[in-house]
Amino acid sequence: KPVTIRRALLSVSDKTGLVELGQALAARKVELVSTGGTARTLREAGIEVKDVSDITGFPEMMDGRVKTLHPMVHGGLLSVRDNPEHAAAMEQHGIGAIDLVIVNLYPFVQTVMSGAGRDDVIENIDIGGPSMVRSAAKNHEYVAIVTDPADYPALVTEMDAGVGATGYDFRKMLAAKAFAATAAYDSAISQWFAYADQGQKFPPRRTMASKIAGTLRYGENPHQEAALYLPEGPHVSGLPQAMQVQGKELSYNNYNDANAALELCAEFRDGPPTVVIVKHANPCGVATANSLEEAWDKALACDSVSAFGGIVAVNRPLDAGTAEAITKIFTEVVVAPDATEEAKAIFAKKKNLRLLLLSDGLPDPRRPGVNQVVIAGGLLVQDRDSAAVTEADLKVVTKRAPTEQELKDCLFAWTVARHVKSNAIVYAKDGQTAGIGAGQMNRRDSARIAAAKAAEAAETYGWSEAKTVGSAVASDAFFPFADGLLSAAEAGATAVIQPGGSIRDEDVIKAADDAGLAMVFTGMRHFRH
Ligand code: 93A
Repeated sequence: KPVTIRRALLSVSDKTGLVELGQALAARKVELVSTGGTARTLREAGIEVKDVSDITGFPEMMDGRVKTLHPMVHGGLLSVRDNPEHAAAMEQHGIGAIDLVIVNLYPFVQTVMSGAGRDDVIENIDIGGPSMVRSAAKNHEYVAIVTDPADYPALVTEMDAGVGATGYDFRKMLAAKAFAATAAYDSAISQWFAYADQGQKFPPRRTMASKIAGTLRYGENPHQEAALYLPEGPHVSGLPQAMQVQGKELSYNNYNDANAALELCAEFRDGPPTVVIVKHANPCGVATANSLEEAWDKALACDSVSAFGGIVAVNRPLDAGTAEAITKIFTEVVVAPDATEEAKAIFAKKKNLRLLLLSDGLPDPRRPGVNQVVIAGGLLVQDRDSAAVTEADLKVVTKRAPTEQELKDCLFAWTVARHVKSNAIVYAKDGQTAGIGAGQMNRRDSARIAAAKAAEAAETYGWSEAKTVGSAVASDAFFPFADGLLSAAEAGATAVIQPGGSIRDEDVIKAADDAGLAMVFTGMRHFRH
């Protein structure tokens, strides 16, 4: 049976799309009733709305804990319209029917994920909201219940198709969604009691719940299915939030690689113009300079062979010159905070290149969070590696202290190294990576590969010597033996930054002194396996 919507109750924490919906309902002659904050938002937009307290005859009380828990509300939601006894009760108590309910709940999961304290979490357990959702969903024979702002347009379309009425199938679909929403909500609360409230640091996987953002064409390989999920919790600017200006759909590997580029570039979000080029989730060139275009040239020079088909992230709006330079080689993805119209026009000539603009800027590299890795038979969860050392934390361990320039190069190399797969060795000079050795099973090989790449670059560009000469070298974890360090010295590095903490530190420090190197210990390592 179609039910004409005459009166709607709106009570939402997430006010997305509320004003537009309120306007649409008012235009369709629906009487609106709302709780405090929702009514305020509607009124501020010039929409006429009644207060729930006027209907119940009670003010919202006890910090809002009791707002809608009243027979005037639940009678209007639960009454069976063509049951004479129900009709008589409504008549006797002056209860008006409610035909439409728009509710979304207190943000419980988001509150937990934000790290809020116990009291705050408890206060965000919604009682009145789920009660209304469940009353309306039970009585879907007569009442439409919308719990997801994404369904607002469909509601208006349904009403227009039914000349102001909703159809039974539509209401049944909404009721099923509503019970799924309250079930998930209560499940998150029970999990919080079972784990997080017991002093366990990590919330159960359920409360880290994510919602699916969409399926991807395939996974890392064409025979693997894949999807993208958005975690609940505080908003973080990332690739899923970016605006894709042009190019093919992002693939699984694009997301993974572009994320690596974005996370590394984010380290420089308050720094000078920076360009990061990533290949297979490892940087193959990183540079800072006075302009983006110059930084691009310097980043490309590190390993121009690997940069082919690479992923680029920058920390400044893209200008025409940089766009021109980037498009000279084949690039898969470019991520930037913004781009000028000229730059966009230049990228537009490369149809397949995916250009992503981050309207909220680069994410905070120091933000908290958790990472997850699925293993056979289990799931590994850990804090994000968001800690970082500053210059003040560094300990000079050699006879020679690094010069000011060496220290700058050390910190730059160190920042890059934490984003390179272990074992990571990064040579840097003048705000430019000179050579990057990634993912080797021993540190000496990484040092040698990085040096070999630097030598190759010197040959390609016709430089008289490799940029490793006079460079700083960073190692993501301690040198267990002197050999890796000696490889770096052979390549011309004059300064070293590494965590320290090996039982052979003495030997390594002695080797550094003998080679005239300046070495600092960070006391913190950044494995990236
Ligand atoms: O505190 S409650 O559990 N008690 C209630 O009676 C109640 N009625 C609505 N929470 C209640 N709500 C919730 O308030 C709704 O689920 C919604 O999330 C929120 C809207 O409040 P406001 O309109 O003041 O922003």
